[in-house]
Amino acid sequence: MATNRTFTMLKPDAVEKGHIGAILEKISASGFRIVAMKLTQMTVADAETFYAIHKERPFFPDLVQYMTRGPIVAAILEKDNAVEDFRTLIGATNPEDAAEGTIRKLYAESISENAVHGSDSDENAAIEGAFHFSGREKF
Ligand code: IDP
Ligand code: MG
Repeated sequence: MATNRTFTMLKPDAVEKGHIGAILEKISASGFRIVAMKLTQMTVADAETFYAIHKERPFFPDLVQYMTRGPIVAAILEKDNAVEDFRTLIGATNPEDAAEGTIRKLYAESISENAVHGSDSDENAAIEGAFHFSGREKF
């Protein structure tokens, strides 16, 4: 079932570099409404669960270390066609391949430290949003 919501994380590298404000400004200017948002830090168990689909990949240990090393901003965003439009706004996984003006082109360092997460399907958007937020935290 199609929904109009997606889930994002501003990853530890983006937070460390002080890019929270600039990235949120870009998200708002692109027409997304913030449904839920918080500064939080994932535990190793959280990251292993969140990224379980990648657990056989060679970069998995580094991914878990990266995603747990400092705070993130987790958010649920609402817009028509949210999942696809947000993936377009963030750009390709590897910032070298990301289109001009995308969040990853502007703020990401590398394929591993790429500043921002965006859900890849409506189903995963719902799972990922529920992983980070209770019903009372969604507006
Ligand atoms: P996505 O974030 O664009 O959906 P995925 O393939 O789902 O990309 O990978 C999840 C995260 O794992 C990426 O955002 C990145 O942080 C990391 N990652 C993906 N591929 C690689 C790689 O080849 N080397 C190192 N890290 C990677
Ligand atoms: Mg993905």
